[in-house]
Amino acid sequence: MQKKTILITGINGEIGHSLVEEISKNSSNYIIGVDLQPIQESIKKHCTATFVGDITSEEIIKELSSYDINEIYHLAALLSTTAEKKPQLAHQVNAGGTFQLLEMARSIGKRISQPVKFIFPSTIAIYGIPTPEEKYAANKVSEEQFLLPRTIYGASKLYCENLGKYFTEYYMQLSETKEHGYVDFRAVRFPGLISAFTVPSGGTSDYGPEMLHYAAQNKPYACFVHAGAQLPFMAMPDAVDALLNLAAAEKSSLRRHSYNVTSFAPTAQDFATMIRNAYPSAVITFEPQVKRQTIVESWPADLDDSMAAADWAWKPKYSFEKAFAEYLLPNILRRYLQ
Ligand code: AKB
Repeated sequence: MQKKTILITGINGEIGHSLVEEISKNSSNYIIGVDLQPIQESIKKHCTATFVGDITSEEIIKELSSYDINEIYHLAALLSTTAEKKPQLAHQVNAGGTFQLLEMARSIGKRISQPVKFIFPSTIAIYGIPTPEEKYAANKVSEEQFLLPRTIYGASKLYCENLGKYFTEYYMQLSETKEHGYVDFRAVRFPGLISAFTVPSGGTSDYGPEMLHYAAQNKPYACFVHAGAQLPFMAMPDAVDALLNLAAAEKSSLRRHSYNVTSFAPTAQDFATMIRNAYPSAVITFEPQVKRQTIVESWPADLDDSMAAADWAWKPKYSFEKAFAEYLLPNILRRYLQ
């Protein structure tokens, strides 16, 4: 198999953790990790080089540009709840940081005469449904519907999807061969993610994973959305598969740059019921917070991921029941016993 140099930004985060484990299974991959915080030892051991710093800083970009990078997984971002509290910073990191990295990818792609694959985790936050009635009437939302994000996080992610498309198409026209450009941008629009090994922070879909991790630690949990609130979710191994499978797909089979992916669409009450089955003494209450509830109501209740299924054979391994029985509960039990 051909050696690849792969850059992962935001490598200490939830997705980074699981992605680096998977990518490092192929020992011929060189992995370069970047994060704002010192790189955790469990991650560092998989990396050929690591950098601590801000992806918006010129020094970091200069250091990274010296590598002949073939693939970038750009995970660094402020999530929705944090971004609403710090909109300027969110714009700077989520939009500005992505622009810098795309520009870096363009210049590396030109130098190595090969497009750099830019794999981007987008989000359900790029959708903005005007009212809860319309949300529940629409149910499964497809890629071209409701593209009116209501948060700075969603707005910046949608802008970055458009930037990625621009970098791919504009530089294809300018390249010598016109067959391929210097950047090959591909994005998955993730639903809420749920991992057995990490607890998310700063997101608005965090109530699902938080409820489970609190119960496993015997801590009471006040859910910040009402019991009937519904969002699409996905278990972390499926999220990592989605990124890797989209990256590996033949370019000729892709009709779009950004694809919906999802697995199951429980209500907050469905989470509570499933968690109480596993932890009968779990104390879960519903204490909706207006701001976060309003954000959740503007996101789809479910996603139509048939385009991803048709173009690159996307299919999640975990249903809601299977995710709990085979991935979440056994691993969480081991995690909190340690
Ligand atoms: C968030 O809640 O901000 C994220 C997301 C849905 O993209 N988990």
